[in-house]
Amino acid sequence: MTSFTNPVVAGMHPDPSVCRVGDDYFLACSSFEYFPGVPILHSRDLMHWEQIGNALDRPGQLSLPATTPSSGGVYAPTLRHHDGRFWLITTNVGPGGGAMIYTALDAAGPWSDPVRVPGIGIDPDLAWDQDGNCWCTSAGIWQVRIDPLTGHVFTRPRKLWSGGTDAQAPEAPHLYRIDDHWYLLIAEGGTERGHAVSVARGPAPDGPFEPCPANPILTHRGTHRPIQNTGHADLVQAPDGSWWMVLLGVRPGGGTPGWHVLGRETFLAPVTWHDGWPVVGDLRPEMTAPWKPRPPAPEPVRDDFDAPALHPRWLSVRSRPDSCWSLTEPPGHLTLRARDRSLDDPQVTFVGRRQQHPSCTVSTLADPSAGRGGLAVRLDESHHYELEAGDDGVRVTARLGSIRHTMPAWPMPAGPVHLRIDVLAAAPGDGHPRQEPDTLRLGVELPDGEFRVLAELDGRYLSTEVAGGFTGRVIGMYAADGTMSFDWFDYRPILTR
Ligand code: 6LW
Repeated sequence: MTSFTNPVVAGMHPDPSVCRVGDDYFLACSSFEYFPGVPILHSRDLMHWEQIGNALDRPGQLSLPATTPSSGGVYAPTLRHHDGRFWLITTNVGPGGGAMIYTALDAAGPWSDPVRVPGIGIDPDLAWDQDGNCWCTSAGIWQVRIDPLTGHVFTRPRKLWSGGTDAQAPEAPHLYRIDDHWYLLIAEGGTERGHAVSVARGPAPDGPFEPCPANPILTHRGTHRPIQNTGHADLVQAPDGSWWMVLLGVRPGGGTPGWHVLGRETFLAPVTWHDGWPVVGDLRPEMTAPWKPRPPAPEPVRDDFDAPALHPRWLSVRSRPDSCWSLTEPPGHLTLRARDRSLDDPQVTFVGRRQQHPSCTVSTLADPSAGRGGLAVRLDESHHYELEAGDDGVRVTARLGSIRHTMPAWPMPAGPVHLRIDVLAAAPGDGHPRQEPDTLRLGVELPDGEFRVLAELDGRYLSTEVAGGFTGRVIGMYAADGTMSFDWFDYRPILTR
């Protein structure tokens, strides 16, 4: 047996959808207002994952105008492999959005331009029956039969099921043909502390469906467990015949109800079958699986921007026009050109990565000689902390809803400045949620290595419970005015807390 740690994909990786092709697993997650959209991850053991691309990495595939709300944009995808190609269906919730289908021969891309499917809600799923009919099932739970190549809808929407408990929000449907049954797996209770997974089964893809007598088959309802909000699941069978479930959950800190700052993350749980129904095994931080680990190469701490393209882990807010960034001016630097004035704006020039660890140190060498900008921890336009370098030095700004506080600039000599943010989580409770929110120390690292802390801020205010919405923290570089050049960016997990 191999030990592994949940979440298997840390940081903002919600609404996971998984498929297997031979010995390779592929995963897709929501991405909301971030561009590129829909991260695609690969694994050879379900326990260790590596991002290999983003499905929506061209403006023609994904339009996120400035009016796209925070946590709007690209909601839950479904990723499947059928007829020799990958299929992705998702919903862009915002101006000009709707349900779209994309295909690819290689999960790493390139993915096709979208095929629109009219009249479909969020959380669309694709499933094919033995006659080649394609069934599109979405939140509600509603279903139509479609042509996935053209988006043509053959049938009127039909209500399939309203869920297995008295919970609200039946959503996140996935349809599977397993042995002699069709199984309909859904989430219900909403994606917060009441989240749950339920299942029903029937003789055909369009039912009728009988609910599992043991529904919900998974829930961590309450605030006493280290993993909460569990729901929005997808099933996959391993080559050895065992069954597994990926699902979203959160790891709140700060007592009850707690604050989660990493967003909804992807977790893995075992599934067994009894009397033709799936039974979900224990979902804990420390787990075991019956395979040898096949981890990808570890992620380097430093990105020194000397590759010909940005790694797919880098995210921008709503768009990343070529005019706003460069890796060659000068070579080996990420140069950002400002569009809007600050992180309060919906199209700030920003390049960041998901915070994936409760504690970490993030730093960058920024050159403000031709502009103003720096290093930020972002939840959305109204919730962010940042170190901003300019011609008058370095200043800390905290934006929390209607409150915006900027501290006096700390004078710095001209030239590149080493900006650093330490994110320090409270010590975890033994098997219980952490009891205190985290602390963010923002400052500059001086040439002699001293970390001069300019501000120490409470992390609970950069949490999803405070900001609302569906995302988690993204930490990165931005330009608020003129041009900012970044020589490197370090993301160093602190694994002792
Ligand atoms: C997702 C749906 C949900 O589409 O939140 O609360 C949406 N449940 O399943 C965004 O994750």
